Amino acid sequence: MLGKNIPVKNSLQNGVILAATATQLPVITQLISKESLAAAGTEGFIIRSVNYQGKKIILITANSDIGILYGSFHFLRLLQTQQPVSKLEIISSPSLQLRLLNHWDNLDRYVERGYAGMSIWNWHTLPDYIDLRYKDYARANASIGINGVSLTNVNANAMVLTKAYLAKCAALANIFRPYGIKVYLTARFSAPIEIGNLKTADPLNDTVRQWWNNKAKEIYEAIPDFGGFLVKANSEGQPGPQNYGRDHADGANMLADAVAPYKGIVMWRAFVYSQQSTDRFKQAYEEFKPLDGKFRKNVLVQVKNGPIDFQPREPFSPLFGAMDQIPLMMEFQLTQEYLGQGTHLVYEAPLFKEVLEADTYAKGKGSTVAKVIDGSLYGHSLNGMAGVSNIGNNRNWTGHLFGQANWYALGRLAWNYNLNSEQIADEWIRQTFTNERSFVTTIKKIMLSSHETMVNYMTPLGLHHIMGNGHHYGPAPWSDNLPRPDWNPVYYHQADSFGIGFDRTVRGTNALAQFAPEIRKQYEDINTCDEKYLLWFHHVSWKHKMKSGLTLWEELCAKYYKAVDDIKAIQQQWNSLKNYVDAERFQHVQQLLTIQVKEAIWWRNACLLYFQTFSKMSIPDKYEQPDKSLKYYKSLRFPYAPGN
Ligand code: GCW
Repeated sequence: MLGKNIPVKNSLQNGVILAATATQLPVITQLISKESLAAAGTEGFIIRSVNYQGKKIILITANSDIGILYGSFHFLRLLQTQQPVSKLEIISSPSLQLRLLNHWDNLDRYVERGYAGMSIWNWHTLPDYIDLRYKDYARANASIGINGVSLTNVNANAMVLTKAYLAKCAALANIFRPYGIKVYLTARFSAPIEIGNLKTADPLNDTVRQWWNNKAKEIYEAIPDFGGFLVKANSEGQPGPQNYGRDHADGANMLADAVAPYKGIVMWRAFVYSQQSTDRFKQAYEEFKPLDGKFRKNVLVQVKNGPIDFQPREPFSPLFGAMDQIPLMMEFQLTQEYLGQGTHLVYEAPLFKEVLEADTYAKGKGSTVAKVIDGSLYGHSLNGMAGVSNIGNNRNWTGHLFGQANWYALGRLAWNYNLNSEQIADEWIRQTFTNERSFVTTIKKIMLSSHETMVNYMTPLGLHHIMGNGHHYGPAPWSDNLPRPDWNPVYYHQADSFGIGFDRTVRGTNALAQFAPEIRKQYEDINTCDEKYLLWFHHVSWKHKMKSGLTLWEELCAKYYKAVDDIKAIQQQWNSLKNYVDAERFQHVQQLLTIQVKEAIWWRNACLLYFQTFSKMSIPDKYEQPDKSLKYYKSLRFPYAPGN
């Protein structure tokens, strides 16, 4: 790549790849049309085979330095994945403007829901000691188009906003800047009290507002390109505007006003659930929908992909398509809190795509979630997508090697949500392991089936939220001892002697009314409801005839048993690849798959034995019967399971 001071001609004589902006090399305007350059936008790039000075060269150009960097990484990707590069005609620009990682990293380096070691941010030695990993991290992110990082947990600690910590954040920002990555911080709503000695954090109080204005000024002095704030408020014990009788818009707008002079933004999370509602599913919509139109222009509402909480499978959140005045940002979870945590191989791109491609029907057919979040459906220019990071200080970054694929997929989809899961897996496998065809084909098969397999050994047919309390590790569908009913698994599956599932139709909580009529109609009718969402929306008789001809109970058994067979098949496929992978990575994945198979059997047996106490039906003889009792599964305790 050309730096500003490198003599262009010399570089050209030495090689066939030229990377420069038109400002650096004016002749580019003769080689590339104005329209093409315009199409690349501010962050995009063009890679084209052109004839220049009698030579056939590959030109990587862009309108900005960062575009050149992204173009260069893309070119490397082509080389590494063995794509033909003789005739290139690529113009690429990102689908989304904000392509972010949200770290849930605490200042003591403990990572909430983290399964890859401690936080990579060593706050104690910052700002003076710069771990080389910070740079590796920035480079890895830039190579997949990530352009922003929220450094700290949304369950926020106000201390990160103090002078000493801002200096640490500034040191990280300095490292990230050349890679096009901005720093964002989580703002604890009560910070004016905790670190500002004020008596209140009321967003309509002038002193509080002034405190935030001053704080923003101080932050921008330390980090001139600071991105803005990410906020979790009035959720799970976090303070927020409701503590003062104000609403989410009042809170978000106060912070938005503070960062607006510096072009900062506020990402206000919609992950809330109040005590009042009849159904946890409905709570985010109930709190946020009435506030549409009340937020400042530099606010986005960040919505988790589903209405509950990153479950193995969720229908898309009904907020997508319900709010048209404010840009909604997507929040996916890379760290696998409910997806087998650190030990299960689960490739998440199919989950992400399922959500992005879902049709909200908000403005008629074709109003996909992707079009909601890219702003095109309602004409918003601010847009974005965030992934809750799965990165820690583990040597391979993500704990499970295949966790890297989820980090990769988030970046690639935020750049271009039209890529499909298979393409992304293909790229990742070739760059991570080898281009050897049979290896690539087998691993791709493993990755592409892994999400569905996991859904089926944990929560088939629309079951959800039946995991252990607190640490969320393993099955505990029987659990009913938490103070809030909607924290307990029994609330979600509603199993009884008649059947199982949560009735969200008009006869039940009517949560379906939050969707467009087209969706509602489809899900409302037990016969047209996609069976993968059946128990999300219906309380279904154990004897209900499924599309397969089996009864619901038989189908439940069939799903759990097949999923265990499928994960065993994945294990065998991996074992067949020993000669293609170095011993270290081979054994790493092999051992984890052993755990995954064991845990899939645990999920299956525990859930079926428990649900059987309601269905009173037997697990068909053709299946290997559980070798342990329900009592045994119920007795298991994991006080030190990670990530809580
Ligand atoms: O999924 C739940 C997690 C919490 C998390 C919360 C959130 C950061 O169990 O650990 O808190 O979601 O998204 O705010």
